[in-house]
Amino acid sequence: MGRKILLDKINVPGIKSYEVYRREGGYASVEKALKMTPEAIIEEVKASGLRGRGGAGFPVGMKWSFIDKKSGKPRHLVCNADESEPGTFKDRYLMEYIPHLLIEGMITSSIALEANLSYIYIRGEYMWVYKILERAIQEAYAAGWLGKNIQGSGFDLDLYVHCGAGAYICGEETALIESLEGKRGNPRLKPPFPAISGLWANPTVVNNVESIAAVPWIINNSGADYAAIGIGRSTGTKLISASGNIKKPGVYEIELGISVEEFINSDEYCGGMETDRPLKALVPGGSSVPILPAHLIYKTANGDDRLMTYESLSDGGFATGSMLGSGGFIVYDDRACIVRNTWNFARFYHHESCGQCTPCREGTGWLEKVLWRIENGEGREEDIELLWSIQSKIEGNTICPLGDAASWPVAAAIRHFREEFEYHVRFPEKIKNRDHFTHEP
Ligand code: L3W
Ligand code: SF4
Repeated sequence: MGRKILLDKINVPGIKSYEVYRREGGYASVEKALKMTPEAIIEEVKASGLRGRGGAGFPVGMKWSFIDKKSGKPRHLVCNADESEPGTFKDRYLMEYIPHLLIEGMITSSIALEANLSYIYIRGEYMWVYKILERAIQEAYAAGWLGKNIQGSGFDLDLYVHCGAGAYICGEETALIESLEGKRGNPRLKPPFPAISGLWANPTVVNNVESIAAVPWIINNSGADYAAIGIGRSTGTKLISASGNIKKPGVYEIELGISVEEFINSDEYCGGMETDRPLKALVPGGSSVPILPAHLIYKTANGDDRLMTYESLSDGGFATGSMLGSGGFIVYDDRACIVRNTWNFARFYHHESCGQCTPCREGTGWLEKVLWRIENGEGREEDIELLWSIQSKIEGNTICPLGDAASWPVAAAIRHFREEFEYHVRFPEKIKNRDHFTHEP
C-alpha cells in the first residue's frame, strides 16, 4: 500500500467533526508552529520540496518567501478552492470529508506568512461543501484556534470562506482576487505577482487546497521527511481524481513516482480498464493539458517508464509529453471519439473565457465552431490546418493561462490523432450516420 499523508484518516468515523479530528492529533501543527519563527516554518516548507497542487507545480516555500514583509502592509493567505478544471474533483473530496485538515493548514500557513486575515475561495457549485467548511470554521473559532490571541499565543487570525458565482476563470489567482474584492473576475496582468500586490494591493499568497492541506504533516514531521517521499523534484504525495473508462473511478492519494501503468492497472488504484477494450488515450492533468496517445502513456518517447511525476509526464515537451497539472486523470478506451472530446473541451473554454484578450475571446469561439462542424460531418479539407493556425495564435498571446489551456488540447489532439480528424472530413456520411459518439460508425 502506498503511503497516505492527506487521506490517512479519511475513514475514521466522525473525522469531519472537531472532536474526532482533534482526538486523532488534529491541530498539533498549529501548536508546533506557534512555537517556531515564521522563517523556520517557511524553511521547513522549502525543504519539503512541496510544489503547488493547483496545476502549475510552483514550489510553495519559494512562493511564500516572495511575500513582501518589508512594506508593513497587511498580508493575506487565500486558498484557491475554485476547483473547476474538467476532470478534477480532488479538493472537493478533501474539504467534504476532512474539512479540519484544510482549516489547520490555513492556520499554520497563516502563522508562517504572518497573515491575520485569510480566505478560502470556494467554487459556487460546491455549496454543500461551503456549508461543511463554515461549520468547521465555527468549531475552530469555538475551540480557540481562530480569532484573537489564538491559544494564548498573541497571534490573531480571522478566516472566512467565500463562495464564487460559477466562473471557471476565478480559479486564476488574480481573477480570484478581483472576485474576492467584489469585482468581475477578470485576470490581472502579472507582474506584479500577488506576493507583492494581491488582495486590496496587499501582499497575498494564493495556494491550492491540497498544497495547504500538506503543510500540517510537513510541520508535524519535517520538510526532509516529506522530501524523502516521492522521486527527484516531485516530492511527497499527490491526490489524483481518476475518471473515464476504468474500473474504479475516484480520488486516490499516490506517492509521486509510481508508474502510470501501475496507477491504471493495479487494484489499489484504478483497477484496470472498465471492459476488455484497449486503452486509447489519456489526459493526465485535467482538460487543460495535452492528451497522450496509447503508445506514449506507459512509456516515454525514450522508452522509459512513464511515471506519475511532474517531470516524467512532461518528458519530451508537448510533442511527446503532457503535464501532471491538477491530477485530473481521464482515461479513454477505443470507443472514445477524440474529435468530439476536443470539441467538448473547446466549448468549455469558449464559454469560460472572460473576453479581455482578443486571441482568447475570438480564438476559443473559432475553435469551438470549426471543431463542431468537423464533428458533425460538415468539415472542410482545410479545417485541420485552420484549427492548427487558430490554436497557435492563442498560445502565449494572452493575459492569463486560460488561452494556453484552450490551445494545448487542440494542438495535442491534432498532433497525435490527425487521422481521426481526416476521417471525419473525408467520410462525412459515415460520421453523420453514427448512432453513438465513437470515432468509427
Ligand atoms: C512571485 C514571481 N510569485 C511565479 C507565482 C504565481 C503563481 C505561481 C505559478 O500560472 C496560473 C495561476 C493559477 N514572484 C513569481 C511568482 N509566481 N513567478 O507562482 O506561476 P507560474 O507562472 O509558474 O505558472 P502559470 O502556469 O503561468 C498558473 C492559474 O494558473 N490557474 C490555476 C487554477 C487552480 C485552481 C485551484 O487550485 N483550485 O483552480 C488557472 O488558471 O491561478 O495564476 O501563483 O503568482 N517571480
Ligand atoms: Fe480572459 Fe482568456 Fe484573456 Fe484569460 S486569456 S484574461 S480568460 S480573455
